[in-house]
Amino acid sequence: MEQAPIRKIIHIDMDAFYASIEQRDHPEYRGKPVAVGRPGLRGVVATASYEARRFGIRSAMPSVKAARLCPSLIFVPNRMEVYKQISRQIREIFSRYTDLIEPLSLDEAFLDVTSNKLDIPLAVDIARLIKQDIFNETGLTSSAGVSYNKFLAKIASDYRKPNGLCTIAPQKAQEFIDALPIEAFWGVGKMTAARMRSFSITNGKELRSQTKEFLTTHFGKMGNLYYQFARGIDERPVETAHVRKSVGCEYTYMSDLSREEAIDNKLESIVMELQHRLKRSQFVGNTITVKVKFPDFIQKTRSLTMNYPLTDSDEILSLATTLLESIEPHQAPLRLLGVSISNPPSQGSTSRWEQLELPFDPFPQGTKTDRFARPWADL
Ligand code: DCP
Ligand code: MG
Repeated sequence: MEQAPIRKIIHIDMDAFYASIEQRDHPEYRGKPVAVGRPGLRGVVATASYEARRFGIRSAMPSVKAARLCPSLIFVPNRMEVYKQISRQIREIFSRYTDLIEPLSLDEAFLDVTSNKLDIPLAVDIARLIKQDIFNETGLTSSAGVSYNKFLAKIASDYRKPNGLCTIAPQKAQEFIDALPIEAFWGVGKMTAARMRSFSITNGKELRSQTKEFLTTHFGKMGNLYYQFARGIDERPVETAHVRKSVGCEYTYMSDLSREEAIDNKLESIVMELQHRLKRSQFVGNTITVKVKFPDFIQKTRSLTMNYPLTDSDEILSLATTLLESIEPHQAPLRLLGVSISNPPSQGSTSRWEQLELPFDPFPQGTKTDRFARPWADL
């Protein structure tokens, strides 16, 4: 079997996102402990500046507790519209390098730069350029992680925060993973971490020493993923949020529909609406699917795939009619009727796979959990 080529994945995460924006826009807050959120009994900290984090202040902490930890803490109201605008700005910067962008939140995204728009061979160079662009254009710092899969890229971006750039090269991955505290593994929240610890699994090495059977017995499907992550394997693709896989139109009818009525009256208006949606989203696909639901909620679909995109309304209607006629039982009324188009014609592979050329990046001992404890002077 042919070996899959090594991917080049970048994870970018803005530093203390909301708080840094407030410090940028209010110079008097710079260098000071700032929390974004309302003060008082019902307030919660959305995020805190790194100065505030030195007092132990964290996201989701009640404001009262935060104020107790740091009496000089400055509470700043949330300006979501501004944060969203900057989020759009950084996504536009990402899109200069690749279209394979998977945003995780306003301030965080995965990028697959295996094949990139500027033909830059080193992923770490792209990460550096992106950080520079972000800084030049927004005045904000970010941290980037570079590796050959999502799990490791995300850990890498967290590793040297703030304003960090960390590469986990394939040949160093195992050593890195072995040293990770169990909480750093994707999918391990507080509850799972506590369970892991009850089995004396506290780090990556101890996780790797478990059998797949043990992990799936105790952690279900996730166990399989943990087994793979412990070995540096994570094949999840970078998934662009807005890549459409299909466009459809369906209706649930107030009173159940006979087959004749569906074919004679309803199908055409569904296809017209579908055609409208296809045009609006500029989507084309080779497969048509008709879906029905019977009054007992049993659902059936029938599909047909052509070797060309289905764009003509008459053809879509005629195929939809044929497909609908083929769904049994004929005498049963319908409560839902829908038509969709999927399976966009392949663009042809334009990606150019190359060997991953990540420069060796020696990293210091330590773990992500102590990142907030780093002295301010490190920044
Ligand atoms: N956020 C929030 N509530 C939370 C966590 C986060 O409202 N419980 C918001 C505020 C953050 C933003 O999301 O600024 C991004 O979240 P991050 O986890 O990336 O945290 P920061 O960007 O603030 O800090 P870091 O430097 O650790 O990435
Ligand atoms: Mg962030």
